[in-house]
Amino acid sequence: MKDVCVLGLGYIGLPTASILATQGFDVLGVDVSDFVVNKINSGNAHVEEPGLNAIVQGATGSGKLRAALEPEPADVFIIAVPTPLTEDKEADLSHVEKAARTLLPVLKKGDLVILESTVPPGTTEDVLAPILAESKLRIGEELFVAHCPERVLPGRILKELIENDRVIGGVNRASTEKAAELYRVFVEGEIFMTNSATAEMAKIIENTYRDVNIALANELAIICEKLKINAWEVIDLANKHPRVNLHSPGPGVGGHCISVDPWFIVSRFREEARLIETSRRINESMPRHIVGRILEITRAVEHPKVALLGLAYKGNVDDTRESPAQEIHSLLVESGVDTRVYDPHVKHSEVALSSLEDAFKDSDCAVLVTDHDEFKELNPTHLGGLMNAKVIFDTRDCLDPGVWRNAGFTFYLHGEGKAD
Ligand code: SAJ
Repeated sequence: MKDVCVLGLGYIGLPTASILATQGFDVLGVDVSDFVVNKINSGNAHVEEPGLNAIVQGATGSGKLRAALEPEPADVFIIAVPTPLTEDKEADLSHVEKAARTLLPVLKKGDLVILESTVPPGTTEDVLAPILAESKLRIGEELFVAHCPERVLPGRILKELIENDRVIGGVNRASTEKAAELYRVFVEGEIFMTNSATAEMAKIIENTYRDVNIALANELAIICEKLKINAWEVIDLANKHPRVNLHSPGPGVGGHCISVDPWFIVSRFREEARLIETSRRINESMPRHIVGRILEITRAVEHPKVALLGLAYKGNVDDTRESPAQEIHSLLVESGVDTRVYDPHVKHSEVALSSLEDAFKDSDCAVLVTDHDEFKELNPTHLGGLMNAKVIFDTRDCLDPGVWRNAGFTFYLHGEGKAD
């Protein structure tokens, strides 16, 4: 295998294409966006990910990585296009279907097509393979087809693409073996081989497991608020048990994975996936719960001003996709609250961003919604001096209550019912 064509140059496709190029493959990266293609051919990455720009520069500089709008003949085709949700929470497979159809004119006997996008169980076999069969190549004998999901954590993508174990599921054994041959070149983790539906479900249940456990932590937080005890202390103590791993409560679940993947099961197995759907509903209700507490905290103020700390969906990333902070912002604005947002990581967003001082100035309450490391270093004395009322509400157990109380703040914590 010498030539690889990667379709979809986003958070997964571009790092994958770049790593393969540095391993000596001739890689063609294909994307539907002119901007993305031109940016990469100029040696730059269009997504913010540590180390990615340098590796793209090297791969394009050496001529091993090139970007284009259309695929060309290759030995291996990797499809890494988005699989978002439709309005009614079904998997939108249109990008996968479109990408597969662009391959039909360039496929030849012996080629391998790998689907890396996260998809509902059965997609590789029942959606992708039939489209590829229109090439008249016999699937599994003349054209090999497999699913290999990724499980990298944004912010550590390049490291995890190489170090994490991989699960590879082919439409038949020969396809699985052929795909394993490719990943063995650059993956240092273990390669586990199975069938395509098992590989698809393994990926989805990883994120569903997380979503269900986050929902459990959030339900516990709401109950502890009523009990006037601290959920974080409960979780910390319960996790002393060698076989307990309670997750963390929060203002909601964001990102384009955990908030999406569970729906791929629910949409196909609504009767059976009751715990999974209920967990999704609990996590989706958290922004409204947080806003309810903010309105309660500021109830004595006629026209409250609130400073939101964070817009990204989780700490130390710039990604605002599905961010609970965004929903909290719009719910507050709908409730007539003058809301300012400060986020040191987010550069572009539909929501207007303020400086730290402007967000705090004359505010009646500051709410930490994203656990960026920078927020642990905030200066309560300086910021308190800008505020109308020294009140802070921490939804992530990110701040030291003692430090803020010593600076004269009333300190509220998600998952703890009492104020001081
Ligand atoms: N969150 C909580 N409580 C927790 C953990 C997370 O409220 O205890 C929130 C976060 O703040 C965030 C959301 O959930 O809003 C998702 O965060 P995450 O840390 O689960 O991370 P993602 O979505 O960036 O990445 C996940 C990871 N999957 C797992 O950890 C099982 C990553 O390994 C996957 O590769 C990624 O989804 C993916 O691409 O599927």
